Amino acid sequence: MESMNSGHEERPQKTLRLSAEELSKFRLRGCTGAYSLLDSDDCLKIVTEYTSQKNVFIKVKTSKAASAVNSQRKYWKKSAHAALQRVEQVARHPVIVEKVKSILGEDVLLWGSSVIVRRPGRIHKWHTDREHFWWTGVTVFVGLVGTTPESSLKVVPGSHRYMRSPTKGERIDQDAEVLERAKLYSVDPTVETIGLNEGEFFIFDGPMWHGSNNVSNNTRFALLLQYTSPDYAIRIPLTGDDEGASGQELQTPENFSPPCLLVSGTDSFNQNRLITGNRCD
Ligand SMILES: O=C(O)CCC(=O)C(=O)O
Ligand SMILES: [Fe+2]
Repeated sequence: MESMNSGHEERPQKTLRLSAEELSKFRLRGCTGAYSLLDSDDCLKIVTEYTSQKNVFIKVKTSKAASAVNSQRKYWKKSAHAALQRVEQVARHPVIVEKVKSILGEDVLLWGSSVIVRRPGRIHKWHTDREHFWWTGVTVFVGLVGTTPESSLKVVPGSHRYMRSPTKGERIDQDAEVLERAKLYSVDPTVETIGLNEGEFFIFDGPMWHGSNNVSNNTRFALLLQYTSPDYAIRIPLTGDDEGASGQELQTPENFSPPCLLVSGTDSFNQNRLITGNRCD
């Protein structure tokens, strides 16, 4: 295991990059991994930090709510890196960042992060994260407490290249249904459950179709880290989950810049709110 405390600065960074083979597999399939990162103590500490502060994260559904976020010292729901020190630490971890750089290039912005809680029996419908109607990027899924192949994420390999949502506004829970939809865009699509365990991560292309069904007996926690390039202007969607599937109806609050972390390189575009040192100014 790559412990968070393992003095990673001394490691030659080059070896942390994706190999040419991994990169071409990522381009073709839309995902790569699993890679080891955290030990179970690290995972537990992140979950504990999140649990003690989870009330500061709110779903921003109106412009008014967005303007209240900063004044009330709250955070929009994908701001775990701004509120939780351990999340910022993982988001900046070279084992992750160097791999993300292999895909996105030297300049890398973390625009969103969230701790996801899935109770036994909980289905997370098939979807594409709707921010990817606005910009491309990659998502790093880090398995925390309770992550096993029975509770992990499912993907449709290759679906990042469809550049379409799996739904047309309706809810799709079943694998058979999502496969029917995928057949519109590719021959013989498959659903794959990523065989992830606690402390491991995998990387997927942002527009990839994904969902989950926790068929284990335990609550599963995971950390989602979402990265892009600083040349995109980050905004947050006000719309509900299935709205904006065509990319046209998405609404965003005015005068609200989500807190982002520059985890590598430089930002010469100056169009996003960068935070440093785990503070939301
Ligand atoms: O962890 C999961 O079950 C899915 C989370 C997810 O895809 C999301 O929050 O967008
Ligand atoms: Fe998602």
